[in-house]
Amino acid sequence: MKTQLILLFTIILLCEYSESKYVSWFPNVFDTFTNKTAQLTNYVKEKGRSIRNFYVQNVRNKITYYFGGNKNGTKIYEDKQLRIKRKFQNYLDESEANDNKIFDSIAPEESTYKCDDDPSNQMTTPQLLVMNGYPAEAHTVMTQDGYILTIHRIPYSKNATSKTPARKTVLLHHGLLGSSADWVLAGPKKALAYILSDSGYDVWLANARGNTYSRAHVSRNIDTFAFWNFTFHDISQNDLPAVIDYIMEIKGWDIKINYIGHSMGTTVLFALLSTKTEYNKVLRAGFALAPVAYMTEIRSPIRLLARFSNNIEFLMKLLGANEFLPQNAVLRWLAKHACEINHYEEAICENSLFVLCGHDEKQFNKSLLPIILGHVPAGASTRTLIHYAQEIRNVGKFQQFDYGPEGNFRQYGTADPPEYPLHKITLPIALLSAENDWLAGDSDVNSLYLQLVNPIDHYVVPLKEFNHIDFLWAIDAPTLVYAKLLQLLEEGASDSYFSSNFERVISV
Ligand SMILES: *[C@@H]1O[C@H](CO)[C@@H](O)[C@H](O)[C@H]1NC(C)=O
Ligand SMILES: *[C@@H]1O[C@H](CO)[C@@H](O)[C@H](O)[C@H]1NC(C)=O
Ligand SMILES: *[C@@H]1O[C@H](CO)[C@@H](O)[C@H](O)[C@H]1NC(C)=O
Ligand SMILES: *[C@@H]1O[C@H](CO)[C@@H](O)[C@H](O)[C@H]1NC(C)=O
Ligand SMILES: CC(=O)N[C@H]1CO[C@H](CO)[C@@H](O)[C@@H]1O
Repeated sequence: MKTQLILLFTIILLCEYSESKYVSWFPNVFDTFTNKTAQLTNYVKEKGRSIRNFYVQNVRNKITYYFGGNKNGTKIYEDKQLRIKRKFQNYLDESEANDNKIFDSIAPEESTYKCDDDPSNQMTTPQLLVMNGYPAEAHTVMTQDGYILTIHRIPYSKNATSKTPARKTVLLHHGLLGSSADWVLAGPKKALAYILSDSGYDVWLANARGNTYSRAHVSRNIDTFAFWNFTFHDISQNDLPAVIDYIMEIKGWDIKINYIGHSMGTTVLFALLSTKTEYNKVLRAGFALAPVAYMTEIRSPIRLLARFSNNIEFLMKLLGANEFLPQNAVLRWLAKHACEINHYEEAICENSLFVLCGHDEKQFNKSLLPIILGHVPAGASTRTLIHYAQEIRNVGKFQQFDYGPEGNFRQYGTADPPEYPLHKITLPIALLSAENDWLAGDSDVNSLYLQLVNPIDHYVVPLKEFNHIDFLWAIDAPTLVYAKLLQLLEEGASDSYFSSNFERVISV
């Protein structure tokens, strides 16, 4: 508890300090370039350095402040953190001297960019937003275990008269192998982030540890197992609270955040709400697209890994110990078994996201393929994949990582890993699922829905072929999913809907 308080305080400190730092350059970019021109391309290439410097300053200041921890004479964390500070400073100096590593990872420069390509294929999320005329911000958030996350934001509508952030707040969390880019790749009027912004929301886009924008840590090198030693559990316990607290610190503690997750973005929400139950009161409502908790009815080839999932060492050898490598032999093998390889599907079948989640030809907009392949997969740890494989093997159990009996005793003090107590989730939650989902099967979503103390709705997309990633990029996603989602979001606008619903359930 004490540690938590200190951490919370630290997060507050971090947030306060950063507030004045982030706004300066994005509006500038926004004003200068609002269309996709050769000039923008050059700008991106030339300004890579100044963007990088922005991150250098931002992160360095933040970390110095964090470890200095000197607020009104109160020194926090000092002794313990001094060592890490020194270590990190060395790392920082080294990175700067070599002109690479940590900050390139946060804001990758466009070094692999080819001039005849459409530049948007390689653009970062804020660059895409700016290119489409939307205001964009990037914020750096540090988790209590030292991961440095970069989250993105569209603070107000493109056509808003006032340039102050909207009060209505929504946090979007991507799925496995995804990033904030998932929510914008389909472009204005199509992609959910733009639609929400157009509807007057302050839109925040999370990036979990390990993905394109969150590949840095105060002391762990990205090339080490120590960095990649995490599963979705760690994202739920550390990344989500850090991001939510950060947003509230920026917007005020009375703000109520709507949470929209896709796939793993829903898993981490359920894991968070069932363990750190105070977040049930902090958020306003949860909207789960392609929800994944129980995994008994799995058509994804990930099920093929399930039977090995008690042999973690073997799987690590198979998949790569650290980052789940998108181009390995196993995946190619899975691809062969998952898709009927034909001409244009070749690219799809080599991409881990499509291999694991399936592909729906009718709803897939082929023109989006280059930009999707340019952004996906965005990085995930092998351990997260193994964790999911374990869920499949332990049919019907949504639980923490299984280290085997001995390891579990060391980690949890019990022979079996603890299950997530879903009945402790009191946040109003809506589930939006699809019949042809390889990862979130009907019966699993139904049993999840029955567990919810305060369900809002379970909406099944009225199209048989609709699948797991169609929630992001399907041609008809705006009409089939987002319209309903907006309606559910707005219905709660009075808040009385939620509170009365809540009371009803409590009184039962
Ligand atoms: C796009 O930007 C270029 C360079 O700033 C400018 O010359 C051109 O007029 C712009 N086009 C539109 C439609 O705004
Ligand atoms: C912004 O414009 C879109 C159409 O592009 C419209 O649907 C929306 O209502 C507008 N939002 C605001 C806040 O004016
Ligand atoms: C990996 O994480 C687990 C659980 O947090 C921990 O017990 C273990 O020591 C870590 N291993 C390494 C090498 O960091
Ligand atoms: C497919 O994507 C392209 C590129 O974003 C877009 O111009 C086009 O309108 C989309 N087609 C459909 C049917 O949504
Ligand atoms: C008592 C005191 O010195 N309070 C100061 C603590 O720091 C904040 C700024 O971080 C000042 O506004 C307070 O006056």
